[in-house]
Amino acid sequence: MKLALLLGVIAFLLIGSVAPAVAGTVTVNDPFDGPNLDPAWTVDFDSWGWGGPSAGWTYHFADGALHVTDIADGGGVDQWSSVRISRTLQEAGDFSFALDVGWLSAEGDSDVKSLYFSLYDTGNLLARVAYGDAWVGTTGQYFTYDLVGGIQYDSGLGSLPHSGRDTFEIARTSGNLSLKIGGAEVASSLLENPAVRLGIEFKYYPSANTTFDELALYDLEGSYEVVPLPSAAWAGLGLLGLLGVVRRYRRRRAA
Ligand SMILES: [Ca+2]
Ligand SMILES: [Ca+2]
Repeated sequence: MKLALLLGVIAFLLIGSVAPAVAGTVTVNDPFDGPNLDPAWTVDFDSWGWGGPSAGWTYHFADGALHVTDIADGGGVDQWSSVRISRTLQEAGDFSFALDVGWLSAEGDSDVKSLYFSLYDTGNLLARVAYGDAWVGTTGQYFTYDLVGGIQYDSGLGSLPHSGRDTFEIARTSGNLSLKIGGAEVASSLLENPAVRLGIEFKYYPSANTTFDELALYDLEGSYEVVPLPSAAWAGLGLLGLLGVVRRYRRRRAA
């Protein structure tokens, strides 16, 4: 047997048998107690396809929470300015994440701002639990979104007080996605895409008659199961490697 072919066979056996199925539970916690933002978070000012970026944000840590007190206008005319903190997940199958959030609109109804708790796969927004105040003349509302069901839950325009605090939960068990607010399930769907990013987005609509007082994060707790690639998939990868070696070997002989 020629050396290249022999190496290919060895590679096939090795890759086929050593499936790096690092299955297990990964915890994702952040008490937001400061004094700095946990470096596990990536901060970006993109628009993610909606509204515009922002030019920066102002926040501080106090009383065991991250307080966002300003989101700078990104320069766009009449559009939302956005800030996102996010962290990558290894391909997550079952998971449970709970985010304790708060908001304050000290000036009254004029605040126009949003706080989203979101989960993404590589190309899609999979699920979102949100606080949103989109109008100058009213207070905010809750809503949820998921890739399968869309906006399944909306608490109604002006349904929330000027200040409040609640827990947003995004969980999945055996493909059954469950979205909860304050411990009560408000939406669910069958959603099996692996989740790869957890994001928290802050938005503000800057204009002459809007204000932004405060959005806060008190605590994030959660965990997820890493999705292992089936061992058959790894055996397949090994087989592809072997075929590649054989093809190269044949080409060399034909030349
Ligand atoms: Ca805290
Ligand atoms: Ca408002």
